[in-house]
Amino acid sequence: MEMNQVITLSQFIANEQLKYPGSTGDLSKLFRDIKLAAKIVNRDVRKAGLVDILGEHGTINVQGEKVKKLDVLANDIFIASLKAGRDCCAVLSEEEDFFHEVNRNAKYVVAMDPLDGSSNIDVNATIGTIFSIYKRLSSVGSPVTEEDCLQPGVNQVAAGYVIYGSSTMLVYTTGQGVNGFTLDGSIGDFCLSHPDIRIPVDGAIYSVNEGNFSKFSDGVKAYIEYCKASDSATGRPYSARYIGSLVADFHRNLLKGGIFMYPGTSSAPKGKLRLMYECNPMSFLIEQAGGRSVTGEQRIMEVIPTELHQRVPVFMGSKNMVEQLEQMLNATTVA
Ligand code: AHM
Ligand code: MG
Repeated sequence: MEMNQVITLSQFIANEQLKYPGSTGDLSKLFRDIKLAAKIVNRDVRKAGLVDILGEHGTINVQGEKVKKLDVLANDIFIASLKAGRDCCAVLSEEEDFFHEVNRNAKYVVAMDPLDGSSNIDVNATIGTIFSIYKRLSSVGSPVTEEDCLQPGVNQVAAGYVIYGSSTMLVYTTGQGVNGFTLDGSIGDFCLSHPDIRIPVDGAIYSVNEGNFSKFSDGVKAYIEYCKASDSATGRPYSARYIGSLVADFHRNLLKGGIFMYPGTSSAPKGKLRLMYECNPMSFLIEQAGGRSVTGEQRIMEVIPTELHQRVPVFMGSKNMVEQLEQMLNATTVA
């Protein structure tokens, strides 16, 4: 890239599309709508600290409007943008019990967590939006079915996230690698800043809510002990880093190398994170960046979903770290 040459997200997507002569451009339009919603959510996230001044959730703010919680607001913003763009047939959102039919004449289903890690808003920590895109299975024009929204991760056409951190970035894949774009507020556009992101094969960071340690399986406990043990040959002990905001923890490990874990526990055997709009999109991204993502028993993207809001245990990150963990899980299962 020449100095001063900026490539915006829209330009990048349009260039990518040229590689597929038969493509209709519908996916590019869907990205346009996601990008617009991300910019609006970004604006609202950036003034979240003012919510006490403007009014709490459920109260009436100074403009006389009812104030919504930011995650509810983000959900409304994304759905409104996807509705206006007309290229999305249905949205499955963490914020709604059932999927939301948007336009039955469109072919793409969007599964999303409009504002993940929202408990971090109060403490001004990084949060994010996660999205996953599928082609519907039923025919265009017919009512959208639950099966359209319950496809395995291997069927994803695209996936990505927006991270509202010290800067705002949109990172996505369409199965041709992973690219990251940083929002330049002065021009109001996402610009290519992290081309072809690859996760290091080895990492030195482990990310897990270790407060749950006593409830983890013996295999997971053994792996965490391994991360903490001293061994100069493998660079251990590793560093523990856990924000408690998936997008933030994931983004750091993607760039630096590491493993993110949300295992099942004795009280919640399937863990906490949701398959359709948290684990699958992040797994598509990590695999496209050269990493690995598993439940402990199988590849996350091969899990056949049975419920819209299904949870799965997840271990994802640098390939060698995840494989080391899998070996230790197998060893304790066999023993
Ligand atoms: P949310 O969808 O209710 O925001 O919860 C998901 C978040 C993830 O961002 C994060 O990885 C996880 O919950 C942290 O959970 P815990 O506090 O149990 O460690
Ligand atoms: Mg979430």
